[in-house]
Amino acid sequence: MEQRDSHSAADPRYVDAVVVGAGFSGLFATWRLTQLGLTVRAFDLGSEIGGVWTWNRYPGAQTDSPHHTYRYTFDEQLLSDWRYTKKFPPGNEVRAYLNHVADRFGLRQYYTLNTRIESATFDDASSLWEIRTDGGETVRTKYFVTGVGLVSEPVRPKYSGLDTFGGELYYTSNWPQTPVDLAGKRVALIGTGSSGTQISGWVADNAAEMTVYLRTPNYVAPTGNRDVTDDDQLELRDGFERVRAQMRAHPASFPFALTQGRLAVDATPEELDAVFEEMWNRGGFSLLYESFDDVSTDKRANDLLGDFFRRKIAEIVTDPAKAAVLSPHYPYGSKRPPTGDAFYQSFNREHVSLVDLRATPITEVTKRGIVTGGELREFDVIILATGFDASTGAFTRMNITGRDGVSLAEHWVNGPRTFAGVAVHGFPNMFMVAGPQSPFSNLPPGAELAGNWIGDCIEWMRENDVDRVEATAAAEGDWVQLCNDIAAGSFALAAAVEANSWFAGANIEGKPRAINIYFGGANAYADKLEGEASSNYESFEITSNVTLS
Ligand code: NA7
Repeated sequence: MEQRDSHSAADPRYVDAVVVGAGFSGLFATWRLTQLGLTVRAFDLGSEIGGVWTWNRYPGAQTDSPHHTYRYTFDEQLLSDWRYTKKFPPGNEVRAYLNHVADRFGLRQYYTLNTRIESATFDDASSLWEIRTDGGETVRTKYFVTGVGLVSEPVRPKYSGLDTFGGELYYTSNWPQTPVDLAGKRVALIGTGSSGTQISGWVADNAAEMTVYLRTPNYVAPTGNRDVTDDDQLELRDGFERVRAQMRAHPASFPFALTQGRLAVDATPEELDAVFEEMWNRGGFSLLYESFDDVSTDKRANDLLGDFFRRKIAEIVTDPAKAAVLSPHYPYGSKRPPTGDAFYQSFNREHVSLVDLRATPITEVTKRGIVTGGELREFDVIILATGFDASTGAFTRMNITGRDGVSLAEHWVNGPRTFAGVAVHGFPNMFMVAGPQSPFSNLPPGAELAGNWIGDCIEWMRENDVDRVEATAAAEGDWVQLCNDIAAGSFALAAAVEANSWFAGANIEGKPRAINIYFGGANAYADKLEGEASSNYESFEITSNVTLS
């Protein structure tokens, strides 16, 4: 039932939809829209299908989401066929999975890889988007769909002299495809978020010396990783409805029970220790979601968890001065917490040292190394694990211009403004999968949820001869307000700026400090999107019969 919108059938540059991104979001959107019979072109800057997993291929990269939830659920056979080896799968297996999906569902044919979107401009007269690529192509399309990832646009630190460094320089966010050899080398590792803590074990194991430069300490819980068993795999075939229901009900789309029926503030010191210890050993996000019901909602409970964590760090790291530098004092959850098994332990090794950038910031990088506090440390290798211009960065670099010539960067000059993370006022027929002000949750279920919602909306438009949908200013304003109100009501998010969290744009110098996530929960978000569809898109201005040029 391949069918082009009739008004544009004569234009060879026309396709019904353009999708940007070859990660979980873009790949699913491409599948969904081609299932509707739309003609689709999809683009990605990467050389492979895989989204961020194509770029972040550093040793130690792995998910923090368990194997049975870090996959698509739209096809029963795919769901139970694919087997990861680990509970928290390594990055190369996630990349292989996404490539498998592309092949299995014939999606590769729609993709043009190694291609950057230079601009996307809405033409009011024809109601079409004009997409230009760095390959010199221009594509005209009715539906412009982005799946560009939440944390995908790397941060390049602005150290004076960085370009003059004479040794090897690597970004975790753009790791080489050829092996990197650290044997006998002195290595600086800058950044201690998920990427820095994950790669640290490999660096410590392989380099002659590792110096970690730390700006803000993190709460790094153990992963609790283990092999996937036959029983785990069977659950994907025989027990998945329970998992699916739990993920749908959970605020972060994880299959955790919604309540543990216990509060930290009511627990005795012995009960606190026993529960926190059990969750520490269970690993992953269990401390946050499976310990006590009040750790995210009551500051006193969160402080108890913080105290436990700091005691753990002090137990593991034998040098009290290093343990103090590594200990966070902002609330757990103000900042995206990493997981990792080797990070704290590495600081007990003779050849590993730690520099506290809050006490002695980096003043310069020279040909030979890094200067802090007037002292030069010499290195053969610098690894930058310095993170991302999260949420908005991948959008603003695309030069998106909406109705009336307003750019998205202008529209977002004080922080992102969206309706439910899927649409923007002034940008008709532009749809975002996991856009700014979406929930921060396990991503694959979120990508399917938003991708399906977008597919349903486009299907409805086609059935009802609708040319344009555009989120109203009022609906967008309400959503922004809701995101802000939820964040303001949370003690943890109120500290997001102090913790340099990308949740608030606070990891980037000069970026507006604005909450760029909807923290009302993925479950409430799913309700919102479902309600919007069943109201026939009451938050949108609906236009039919645009006069076409
Ligand atoms: P993150 O979590 O943003 O971590 C980046 C790290 O780099 C973090 O420790 C930053 O310190 C540090 N950083 C950033 N800029 C600098 C400069 N200029 N100097 C020193 N240190 C710096 O990114 P990741 O790649 O680890 O993880 C990204 C996401 O992937 C993660 O949130 C998960 O969703 C998966 P800061 O904390 O800003 O003070």
